Amino acid sequence: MVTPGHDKLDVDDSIRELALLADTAGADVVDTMVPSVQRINVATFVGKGKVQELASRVTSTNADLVIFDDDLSNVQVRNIEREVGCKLLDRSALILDIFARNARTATAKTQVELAQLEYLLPRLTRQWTHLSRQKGGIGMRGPGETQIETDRRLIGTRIATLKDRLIKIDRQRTTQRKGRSGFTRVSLIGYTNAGKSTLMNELAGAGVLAENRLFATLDATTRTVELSPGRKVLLSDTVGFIRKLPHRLIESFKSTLDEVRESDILMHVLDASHRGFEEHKEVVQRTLLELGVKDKPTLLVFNKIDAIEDPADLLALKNTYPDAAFVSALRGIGLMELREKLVTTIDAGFEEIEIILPVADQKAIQHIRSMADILEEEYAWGQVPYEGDIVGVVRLRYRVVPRHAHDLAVLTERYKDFEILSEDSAPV
Ligand SMILES: Nc1nc2c(ncn2[C@@H]2O[C@H](COP(=O)(O)OP(=O)(O)OP(=O)(O)O)[C@@H](O)[C@H]2O)c(=O)[nH]1
Ligand SMILES: [Mg+2]
Repeated sequence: MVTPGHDKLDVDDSIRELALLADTAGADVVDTMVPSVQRINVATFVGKGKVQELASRVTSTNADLVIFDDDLSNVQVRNIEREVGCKLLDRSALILDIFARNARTATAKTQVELAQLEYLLPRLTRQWTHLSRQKGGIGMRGPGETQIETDRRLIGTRIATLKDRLIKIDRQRTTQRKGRSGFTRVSLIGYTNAGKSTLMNELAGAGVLAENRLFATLDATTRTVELSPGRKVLLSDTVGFIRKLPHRLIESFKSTLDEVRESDILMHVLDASHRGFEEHKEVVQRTLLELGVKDKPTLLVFNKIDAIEDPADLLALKNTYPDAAFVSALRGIGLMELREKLVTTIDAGFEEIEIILPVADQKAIQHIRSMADILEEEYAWGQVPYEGDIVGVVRLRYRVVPRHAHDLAVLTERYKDFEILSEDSAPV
């Protein structure tokens, strides 16, 4: 739909993407209409003439489903459906349907069902009974037929149950994350189909499902990756973004997206062979802001460079983004350099701290070890400030992500007056 204030090219991309979404959901696209809309019609979104044209195209192509790229109101859906005589979905409903099809883990299933029910709840009017008569088909999956026949109250109860379940999942995941808090955490983020899972498999040998379809990944997978000898990080692959991602979907995917929120470094994967990659990049950045993720050190990874036809395009891209990594996850090109750039990005985000503390405080030493990379470790004699007792001390120089520097600042403060004794005053 070309609406005022929207670029025709952007619209073409959006429509092409909608066709891909439809295809992912199992529909065959038989016809496309891109009407120019000057003013949005409250009753039918597009004007009367357009609805009639749509109706005749539906008849001539024998279509049994119409998909709108824009989100429609309940009333609009009902009115257009009545005119064209077949089922109608908007973009959000289609995306929800794909999520429902692709959800494999219990967490993803719970999150999708919640998003679907929240989408349906305000639409639970007469349309509901109308839809429940046509069983199966796109947009009908997920909550299941039993729910579709229940009333608003039951759906409300179900929503509460799902939210409860998600809170429990959340708690579990927080505990899991605490258990591995010492590692630097890196998240792969990016537009759907950019190649995040392929890259994850390449870097971690993870065996994550990677497919040429949208939203193949719906839950977070985490693996350790050794970037260089002795340098391990935790790498997470997670759900991809898309333009006009329904807000309630983002909301209900909180547990999965917490992985992104709490990581130290982001790797933003882009499909460099897609002509719309700049827009994809903006969509991803906007979605991150919506998630409350900002100012995280980010490494841009241009993927699929094998599919760029003109080498001059690649060169230009490299000039524009000198700090980015350029790879082909599929062909294993540029991965060495990617690892190096990732190390540089991580290092730039680290703080280096030095502390002298008594050897007797093993608890504190263990605490530092669990959170930081120890760079230097030296044992000596030291003096307890003000008391003058001579004790064994250890000087540690460590590197830590800002997230943990804060935790460890308490120790630095507690032992700030400890000193190493000079050679001559040390006991023999
Ligand atoms: N030509 C080419 N294709 C690639 C490359 N990397 C990934 N692909 C293909 O791109 C498609 C999507 O890859 P995925 O790894 O599933 O993408 P994703 O970002 O995880 O996608 P979602 O999980 O759906 O958000 C697959 O068909 C991959 O084979 C690459 O470097 N070059
Ligand atoms: Mg994936």
